Amino acid sequence: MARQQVLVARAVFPEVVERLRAHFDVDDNPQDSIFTKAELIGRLQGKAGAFTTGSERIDAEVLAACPQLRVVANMAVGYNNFDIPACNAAGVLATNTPDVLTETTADFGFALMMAAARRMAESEHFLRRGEWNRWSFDMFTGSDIHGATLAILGMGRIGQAIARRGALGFGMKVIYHNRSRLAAEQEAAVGARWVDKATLLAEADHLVLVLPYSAASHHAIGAAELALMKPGATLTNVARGGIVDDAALARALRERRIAAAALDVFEGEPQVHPDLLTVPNVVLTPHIASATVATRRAMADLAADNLIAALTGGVAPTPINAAELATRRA
Ligand code: 8YV
Repeated sequence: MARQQVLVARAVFPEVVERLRAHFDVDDNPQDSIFTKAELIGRLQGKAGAFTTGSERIDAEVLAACPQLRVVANMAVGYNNFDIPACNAAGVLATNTPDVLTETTADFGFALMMAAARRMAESEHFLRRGEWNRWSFDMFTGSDIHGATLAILGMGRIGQAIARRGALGFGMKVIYHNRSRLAAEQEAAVGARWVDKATLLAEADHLVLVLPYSAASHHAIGAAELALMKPGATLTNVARGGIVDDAALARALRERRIAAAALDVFEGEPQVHPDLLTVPNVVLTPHIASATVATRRAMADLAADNLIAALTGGVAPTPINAAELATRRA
């Protein structure tokens, strides 16, 4: 029987590509070019599976043009690049990589929050410009982390891991807002209390965004929400671009309506809103919250595990829409 074909859409660890080659004919992309939609459709012809990242959009048009496709395995926990209803309609299994990046991403979110609160990037730029010529009592004074109110919007695995760091490690008061409230014992385990969104914004000393991106969360933080925050507050986003209205945030930062922000994700990335590049009180990083060697390898291995299991008669370990597909088949 002919071997099944799969596409590895972006460059990834060679060892992981080799694992896939043990099972499939693999078309990979070691040059790491970003495919246009037409190129993606072209490369997917005859492929039963695709190993994707956030840069490949799998939508109804791609699915209609690639009828052999059965599995799309995203090397990411977020999957807003997948149109899940379209995958369901096409009978395509979609998978993601939860859990393996939770602690790494929480570490980075916490680090960014601290960098914003303590003005690390802004003060480093000042030093590099050669402007540091004396000590002064109020030079780069920021705000404390310990004992402050940590406000988390979204309370999935990563939100809970950030809450634990704040409550247990730094003695922070932790509040959160999420559509679904945690069970009382989960709230106790992470030391967090549910509040409505307006209260979250008003009470936050440090607001951290960790909610998935969808039409419902588009610009969840815009001018109106920023106006509810304290002038000394910080905002950190390690979730997705598009959750924050970047132009409104840049204005609020420039006018010091909030003290500082730290962003790992941007609407339209890798483009960054030009206004964010010129305000001093924002820390900017290029979508690297999950980027440790060990975690990226674990993510790649889990995406490969999903692809191999799903195409060789096994059970994919971390499916997104397996239940929905099973219901449709029944
Ligand atoms: C990925 C991420 O690096 O997992 C996610 O949702 O945002 C990052 O960890 C990125 O999406 C590339 O696939």
